[in-house]
Amino acid sequence: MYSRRPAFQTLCIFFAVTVLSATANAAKVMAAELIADGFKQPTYICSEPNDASRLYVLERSSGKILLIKNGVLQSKPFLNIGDRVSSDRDGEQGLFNLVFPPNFGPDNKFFYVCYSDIFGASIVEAYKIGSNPDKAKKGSAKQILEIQGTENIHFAGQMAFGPDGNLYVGRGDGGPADDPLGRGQDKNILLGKLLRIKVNKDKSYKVPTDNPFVGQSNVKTEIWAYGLRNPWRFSFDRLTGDLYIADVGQNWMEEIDFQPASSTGGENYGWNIAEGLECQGGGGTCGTNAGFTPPIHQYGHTGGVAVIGGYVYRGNAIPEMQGRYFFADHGFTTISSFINNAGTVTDLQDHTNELEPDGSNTINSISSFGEDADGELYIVDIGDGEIYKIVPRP
Ligand SMILES: [Ca+2]
Ligand SMILES: [Ca+2]
Repeated sequence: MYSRRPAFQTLCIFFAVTVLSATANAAKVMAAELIADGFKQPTYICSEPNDASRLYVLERSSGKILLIKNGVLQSKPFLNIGDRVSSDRDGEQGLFNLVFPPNFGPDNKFFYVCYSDIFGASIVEAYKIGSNPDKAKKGSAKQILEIQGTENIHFAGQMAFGPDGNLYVGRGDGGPADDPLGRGQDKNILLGKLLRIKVNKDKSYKVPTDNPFVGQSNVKTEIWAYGLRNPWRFSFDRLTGDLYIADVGQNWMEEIDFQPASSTGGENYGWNIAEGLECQGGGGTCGTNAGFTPPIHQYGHTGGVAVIGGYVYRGNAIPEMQGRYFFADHGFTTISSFINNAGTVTDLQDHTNELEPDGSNTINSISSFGEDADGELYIVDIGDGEIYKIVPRP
C-alpha cells in the first residue's frame, strides 16, 4: 500500500525540496463530518454509480466489504473474502479496492474487487450480487487478472472505469526498495504499470486494439502507461475524463502524474530512473528526461511520506471547491487541493486545519479518499476505523 519510513523522514528535514507554497489564508468553507466508525483498518469507500445512499467500505485485513445504507451500517457484510485476502503487519497487503461498472444495476449485477492474495499475487476478480442487493455471492467469483509479485510490497491497488468504458488497473513495482531490477521501465512485465483492459461478458478480458503498445514485440499489451512505482490511488475527473495518478515515492519525492483525456496512452512516468522531477534518491533532473512525462505536482519528505491520491471535486454541496484536485499524505495526515490548469498546478491550498473534525474526533491516518455518485468526497481514516464526509462548513 504505502511504506512508512520514519528514519528517513528525520533525515529529509535537512534537504530542501521544491514545493509550491500553500495558501495559508484561504477561507474555511469545508468540514469533515464523521459518518461511520468502528471499521477495522478501512482502505476505501465508494458508492454505487447512481446511488449515493449505498456506500461500501473495504477493510484491509478482514477482507470484508461493509454496506452503509441510508446512513446506517448494515450488520452483515456485503462480501467477506477474508479467506482469500492476505494481510501483513506493515500494511501493504490486503483488500484494496472496489469498482462498480457504470451500468451496474438490474441488467449488470457484477462488480470488481482487487486485493493481494495469500500467495502474494495481485488479484482482480468479478463478483455478483444476487436477488438480495445487500449481499454479494462469494461463489460468483471470477478471476480476471492475477499478477504475481515478488516482495509482498508495492501492490498499488486501484481500479477505475475510464470514460472509454475500459477498466484501468494500477500495479506497483512489487519491490524491493528502489526497484533494482528496473521493473518500472520493463514493458515486458505488468509490475510498475497502469493497465487498460476490456472486460468481456464472461469476465475474461481482451486488450483494446488501441492500447499504445499493441503490435509491438516483447511488451505486455495490457500496458497503458509505465514508469510507476506504487500508484496506490488514481482517478478520472468525472467531468473532463482527465486522469490523475498519485505515485508513492521511495525516499525522496511524492508525485502526482497527469494525463489529459485526449491522451492515447504510452506515457512513461520515469520510475525507477526518476523520482518526481529529480533522479531516484534525489538530485539531478531525470524527471524531465526525454521521453518521460514529469509529474504536475511533487512534494518531498520534509512534508510527507506517502501520497494518497484523491479526486477532482465535482459535487454540488461545496461550490467553492469545484474543479479542485484533492490529495493527502498518509504519514503526515495533511489534506491539500489544487487547480490544474492544463497541466500547470495553481492555487495549492492546505485544508488540514480546515478539515480537522469537531469535538474529540481526529483524522489519524488517511488511507484513501472516496467519491460517491453525487461527486461528494469522503476521507478514510485507517488509523482508527473512521469514515468522514467532506461537507460544507456549517
Ligand atoms: Ca514519476
Ligand atoms: Ca480518527
